[in-house]
Amino acid sequence: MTSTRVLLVLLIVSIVARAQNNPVFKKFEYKHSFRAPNLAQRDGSIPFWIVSGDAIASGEQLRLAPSMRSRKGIAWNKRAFVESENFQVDISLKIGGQGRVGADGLGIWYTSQLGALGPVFGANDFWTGMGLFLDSFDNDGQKNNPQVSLMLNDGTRSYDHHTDGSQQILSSCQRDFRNKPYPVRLRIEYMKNVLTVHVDDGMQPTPRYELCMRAENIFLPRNGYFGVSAATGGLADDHDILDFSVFSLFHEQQKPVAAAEQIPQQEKQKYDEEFERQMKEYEQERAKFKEQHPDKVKEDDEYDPNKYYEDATARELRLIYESQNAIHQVMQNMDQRLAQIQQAQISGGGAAVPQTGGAAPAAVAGGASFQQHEKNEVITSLRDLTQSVRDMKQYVNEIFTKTYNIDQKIQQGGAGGGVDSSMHQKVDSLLNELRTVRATQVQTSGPGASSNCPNVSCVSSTIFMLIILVQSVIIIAVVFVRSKQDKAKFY
Ligand SMILES: [Ca+2]
Ligand SMILES: [Ca+2]
Repeated sequence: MTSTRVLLVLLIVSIVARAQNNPVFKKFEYKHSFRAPNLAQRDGSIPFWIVSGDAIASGEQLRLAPSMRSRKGIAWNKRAFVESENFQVDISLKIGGQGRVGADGLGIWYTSQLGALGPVFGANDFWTGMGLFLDSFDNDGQKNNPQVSLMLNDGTRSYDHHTDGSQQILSSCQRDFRNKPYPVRLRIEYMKNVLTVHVDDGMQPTPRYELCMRAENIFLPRNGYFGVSAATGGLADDHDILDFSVFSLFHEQQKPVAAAEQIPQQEKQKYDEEFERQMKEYEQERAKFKEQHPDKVKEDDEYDPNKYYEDATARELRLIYESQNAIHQVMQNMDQRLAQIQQAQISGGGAAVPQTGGAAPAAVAGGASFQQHEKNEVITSLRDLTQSVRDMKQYVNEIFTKTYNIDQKIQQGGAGGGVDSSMHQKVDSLLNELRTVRATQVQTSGPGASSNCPNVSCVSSTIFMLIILVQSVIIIAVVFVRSKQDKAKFY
């Protein structure tokens, strides 16, 4: 009995001693973080971060990839994390879409170098450091997605999407993070070469963390860069980050002051002075501006949620605009392809003339003298073209649906407060245009139709784009004016 008591006392004493030896200091690092509601500046940039690809930052969120097919976006912290060897990152995110299944997922990174756009959840392969993946889509059919998985890389390995990296990941846990009522929170902690990841279920406003993984003997690069990325595939979710908060952690031996001293004193002073100078200049400019334009400043200072929120209509319009851009791109590609094919035919025909003595018609002779690889090229081009037309058809269908939805919405809204009839006419005519384009497309992509259409531009791409663009601009203008009027009514 006495021996057990002594053991128990010893155990308690040792725990207390250990706790006293390892107190953790925690410091918020704003230069590595971003948070709603002032996540981005008005120009869509995030201070100290690079935003690239399809990522769009607003005040409320960083949308890394929208719910459209084959999109990818990244954001990387421009400043290396030099403040400490240990860190904690608290992330708040929303991933979701209309489908029962989503794709591809989202990556959270800590790498030795700045990341770039690439195939691993939107970011580059062969990275050095840590990649934590929120992998939505079950590529290997093991019924273990959505999952949170951790992969370390020394710059030599390529992530294997087909197996969800099952042979490469260090650890993982299966969590459904899609379509949750509240943002899903993640807490990553790296302390004394132990990495832990806690995940919250997103079912209530305050986080309820559960341990997802704990890995020991982890050696992450020193002075690395934090990053986030996301990608969509054939299926598409919205991938939004609302909060990315980095804290540097210190145990007692390394106080936070020690980190500040890592920057040479002279350099630090220089930076501080420069900062002071710029702040003074800014304040002076601001004061001057206030004096000259008192009304504008007043407007500027007022908090207007509309600046930060994107309502459903604005979103639809943005999506339409993006789809139109995509169509434009597809059309440009088609144009190039056609030019290539035409050139191939002409050059093939030209070369054939001397061989056949010029007796046979050039086109037939050209066909006869086609080299095998040229034939293959043309066939591939035609295949690509067919694919492009198919894609375009789908895009047009998407636009049609979206325009239809807007029209419905406007009609519903119109029941409440008078909407001007010109708006209806505009949307109606846009719908009609789209119907025509859709019908023409069915004809052109149908069997045998390609022969009686001299070339694909029988839907003249420029005119088509012009019509859609002009109409969209009108709609946007009308919606804008209307929303202003509505506001005026409210206040
Ligand atoms: Ca996957
Ligand atoms: Ca899987």
